[in-house]
Amino acid sequence: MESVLKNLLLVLVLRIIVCLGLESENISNRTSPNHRQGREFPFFTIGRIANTQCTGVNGLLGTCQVRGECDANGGIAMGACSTLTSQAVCCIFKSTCGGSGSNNVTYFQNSGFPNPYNGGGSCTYTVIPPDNTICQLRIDFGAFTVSQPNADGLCTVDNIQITGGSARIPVICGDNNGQHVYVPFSGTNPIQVKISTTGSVPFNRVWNLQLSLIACSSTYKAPAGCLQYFLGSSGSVQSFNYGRGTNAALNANSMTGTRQMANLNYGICIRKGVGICSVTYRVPSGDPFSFTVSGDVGTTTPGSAAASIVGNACNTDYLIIPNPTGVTTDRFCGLAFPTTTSNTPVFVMYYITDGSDTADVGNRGFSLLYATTACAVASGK
Ligand SMILES: *[C@@H]1O[C@H](CO)[C@@H](O)[C@H](O)[C@H]1NC(C)=O
Ligand SMILES: *[C@@H]1O[C@H](CO)[C@@H](O)[C@H](O)[C@H]1NC(C)=O
Ligand SMILES: *[C@@H]1O[C@H](CO)[C@@H](O)[C@H](O)[C@H]1NC(C)=O
Ligand SMILES: [Ca+2]
Repeated sequence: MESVLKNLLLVLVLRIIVCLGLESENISNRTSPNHRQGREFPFFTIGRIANTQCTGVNGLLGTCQVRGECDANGGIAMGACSTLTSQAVCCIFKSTCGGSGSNNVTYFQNSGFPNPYNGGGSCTYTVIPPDNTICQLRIDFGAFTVSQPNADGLCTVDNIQITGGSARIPVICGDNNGQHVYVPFSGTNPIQVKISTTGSVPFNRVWNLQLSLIACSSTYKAPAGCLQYFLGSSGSVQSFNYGRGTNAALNANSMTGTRQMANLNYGICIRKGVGICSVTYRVPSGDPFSFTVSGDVGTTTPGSAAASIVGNACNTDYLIIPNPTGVTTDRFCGLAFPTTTSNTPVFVMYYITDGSDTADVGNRGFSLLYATTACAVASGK
């Protein structure tokens, strides 16, 4: 009996020693500059380096970290980020196929970037939100060039698919440098960014996607329903794969295909600053194809006033600008666009396309300029 008690006591004492051992190991890991748990601590206290955002010497966005921490986290040190110690480096996170992480910012690049990738297969990066204070993923297409869609605007050769969020993100392809999308997280579920390419079709594919985490409390958070959110008081908005060249693919009638993506239905929002009342959209000068959304560019001269179609006649591919001022319709299609002003509470346009462009010839989508206007002083709004 006595020996049983003794044994129990021994086991207990051993347990305590083991527990203390583990605890001190964890603590020592956390205070070591080489630990891999930096994300748990927004402020890495060794040397008092705040983990703020920085710009590396290569112009990419990173996080200011102690050199050893950056190494341990798999980052790349790109110059100094503190005048206090040379140990503080601007830590850039880059990743290619199969990667995953929670770093703000991460660059997801094709293998060999900036050289193109000419092969096939699929390449996925998984974004894991660190916690539920992060609401959206913003993806900036620093570079995204893959094959053109087929003549109907379907991305049958190459494409990017973004899944795991709480909104359906359209499948896109072609030339999309400078475009961006916002993807709402579904709780703390990861979002997969998957680029699929067809190796049997030779093409110089290039991508460099900047993945940023947007806090729920951020003023940069896009309003619900906005796939794109433009923050400037003026700027330009283009449909995905808008470009000046034609798509070489021919449609079922052996006519020039479209550059417009098929099966779209998304919102494009413009930030409404304080004291701003309206937004005006118009075509830029010098590009007759800047609004070629439905119709045949061979039989109707794009850009001419007569080429504009509005209202219910727009029922395949069209833009909706809710409640525009001075006109009785909110639908715009055809091959020209009338300058349009809207003063709704949220500045939004919706872009809708169907699954075919066989009836249309040589469309490219749209490229519009927008400008916001301050409220009239006397309006008292
Ligand atoms: C130490 O880390 C281990 C393994 O990660 C974990 O199971 C344990 O709960 C941690 N202990 C403390 C005191 O944090
Ligand atoms: C602490 O670091 C040691 C050695 O690097 C490692 O074996 C151990 O798993 C780490 N513990 C934790 C909790 O990370
Ligand atoms: C992540 O980086 C972006 C880009 O600089 C920034 O706007 C955003 O606020 C950052 N997110 C968090 C959660 O810090
Ligand atoms: Ca169509």
